[in-house]
Amino acid sequence: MVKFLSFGLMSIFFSASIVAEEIEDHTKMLMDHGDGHLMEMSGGMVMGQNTDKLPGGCDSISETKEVTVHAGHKYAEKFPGRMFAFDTQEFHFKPCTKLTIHFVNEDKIRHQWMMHGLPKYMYPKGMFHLEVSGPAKISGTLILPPGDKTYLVHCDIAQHMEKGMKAQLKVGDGDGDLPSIPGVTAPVVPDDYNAGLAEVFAAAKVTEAEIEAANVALAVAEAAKKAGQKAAATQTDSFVSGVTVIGLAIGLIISAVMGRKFQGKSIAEVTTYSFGLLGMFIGFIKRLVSRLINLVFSSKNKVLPSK
Ligand SMILES: [Cu+2]
Repeated sequence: MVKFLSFGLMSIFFSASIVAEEIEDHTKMLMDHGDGHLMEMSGGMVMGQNTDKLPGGCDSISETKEVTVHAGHKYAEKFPGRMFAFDTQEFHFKPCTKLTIHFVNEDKIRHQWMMHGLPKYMYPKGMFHLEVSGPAKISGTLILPPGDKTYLVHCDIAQHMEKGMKAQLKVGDGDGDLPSIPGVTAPVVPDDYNAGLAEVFAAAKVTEAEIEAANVALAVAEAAKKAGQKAAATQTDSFVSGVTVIGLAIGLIISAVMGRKFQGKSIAEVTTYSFGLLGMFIGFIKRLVSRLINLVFSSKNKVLPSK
């Protein structure tokens, strides 16, 4: 009985230690580099920190507010097609509010809280910016400007905004809504989840035979590429070079498309068409060569400045 009890306790202890995600507060590790720029050694940072300077038009601080914003993949789960999100998509504050943001990044990657459009005389590049590699927390303070304005807040790590990490912060009544805020405003380019692959191919007028041919071509190219890599490892000038493989794949795909184009056409028609293409190709090469010659001769005619 004692054995069972201790086993139970041990399993609870270990599962708890696995489930609990440790969120470290990096704010206390920040070093002040001046001009509101604070950094810590693992790359966490605050830019545009302003705890005491009043923006023009603010006679005093109207309110002191603190918000905690969570960022992470799990907050995007309720938005179809999105990958990252903040836990809140819209914020409202009075003009001249002294605002402290506690930014909690729950992912094991880097995220930012980046606010744009602030007065540039006060905030470098008009930005207030918190950034930290997670899971970690970082806090920063700014004083919001006067007037009604909507500010963009996003994560600027490549594709994170496009994948959902975007919000708007309205000071006063704001001045409108920004597009593509998950759950708040309509996306600029809506994703279509209704069409299956068959519909997409039908719209593109691609037949199943062509898809099959392209797949076979790809498989051949992949196999040849692998063989080529193996050969290249042992001998430097392999017969199956990367260019050969790409040429083979393109050739197979083009022949599949051409096959359809020439369906029901006579040999004479096909020949005429092919010669037309060949003519265009030769014309293109001729123009390219003449341009190259011009380039070489014109550079020779350049007069060097005399010493
Ligand atoms: Cu991010």
